[in-house]
Amino acid sequence: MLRILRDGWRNGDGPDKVTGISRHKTLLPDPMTTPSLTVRSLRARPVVLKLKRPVVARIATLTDWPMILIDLETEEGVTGRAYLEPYVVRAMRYLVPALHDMGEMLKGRKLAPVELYEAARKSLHFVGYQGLSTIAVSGLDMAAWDALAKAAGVPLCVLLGGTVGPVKAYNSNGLWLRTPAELADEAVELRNEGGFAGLKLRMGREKLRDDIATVEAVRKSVGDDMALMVDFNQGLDMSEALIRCHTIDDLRLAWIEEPIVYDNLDGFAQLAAELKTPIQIGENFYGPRDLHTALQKKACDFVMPDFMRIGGVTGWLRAAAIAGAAGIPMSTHLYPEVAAHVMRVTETAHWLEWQDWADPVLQRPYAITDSHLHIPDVPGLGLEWDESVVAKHLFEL
Ligand code: SMN
Ligand code: MG
Repeated sequence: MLRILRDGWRNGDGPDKVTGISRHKTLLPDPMTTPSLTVRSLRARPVVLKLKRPVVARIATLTDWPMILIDLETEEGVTGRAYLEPYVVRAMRYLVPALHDMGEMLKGRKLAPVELYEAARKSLHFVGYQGLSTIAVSGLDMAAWDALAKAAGVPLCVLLGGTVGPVKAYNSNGLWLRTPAELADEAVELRNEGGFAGLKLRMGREKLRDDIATVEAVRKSVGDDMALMVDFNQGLDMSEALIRCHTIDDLRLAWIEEPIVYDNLDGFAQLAAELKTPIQIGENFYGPRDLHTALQKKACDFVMPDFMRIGGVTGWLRAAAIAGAAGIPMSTHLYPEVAAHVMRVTETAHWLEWQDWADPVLQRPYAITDSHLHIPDVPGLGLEWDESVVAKHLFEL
């Protein structure tokens, strides 16, 4: 461990308020000391933000964006921070108490993320591993890894064996189901938000020809070199998917995402076998085993797990090992800050999904330039809440 643990906190020298560590101390490795943080408490605060560009997808329209801000406190004064984005505001009524229960249960335990992950998961085994259980465990896990990296005095990607560096990203902030003319303009705005080389469009308008017109309008406005991903948000049934996906198969799309409902793996396997365009799925994998099952069934060409469903950092690392061994390109879903760190150590790292919806509550959002997200060279994930914004957007459970 690092000498700060022994010399800093134990002699009463408190941690820095912002980073949570004693930065002025020399960070020298000390093989004689075992890392030791102890879980003290977990605080989960629900907030609701307004989306700048509302989500208008085939299956839902969202104008509000719920977030649960997690502070995992340790006896040593280090605080691990992470957030969850559960889409549905009222889902926070169940998730926040689940997170608080987990904090109570784990109080006094050593902060070892993998062990906490296993303990938290097993505590809900009888309830079932999928759904809200995994989402709560994932939030805890991301905060635990942040705390550990902070205590080590290094960015998370460094703790995981990588280096700080840029991560290739596409912009997913918009291009919802609006008209071709509107989206042609919005695509230019989105490209200019960070010199993007990739943009994701949502598909599934009533008429297939309107989806095609949108792709054509966007391509005309941002040029041929832009990678264009399309996402049906599970909106088609198999009969529509067969017709629509074959019709758009020659549009030189980077991938076709979730044309059908997420758990129809046989349907995905048929589409993946028939189409030239890669099929992308994964934001609805609950834990690494779902990814394994999808690959065994040849249900997709690419995978893109979401951090609140795959099991946070621990779940991601396990899933990345499976995708890596199978040679399947792996992209991220939401949570761009955590995503940036793990992509630095992901064997088949493909595209990071960038969206800035959490930025309003962050003191220092990550920088994006030339289609790459930049990891700040600070301990952990570098997530600090802007408390004045949080106070204005707190949600009453
Ligand atoms: C998505 C993300 C966030 C809200 C709704 C839909 C989408 C994606 O599936 O892949 O970005
Ligand atoms: Mg999607």
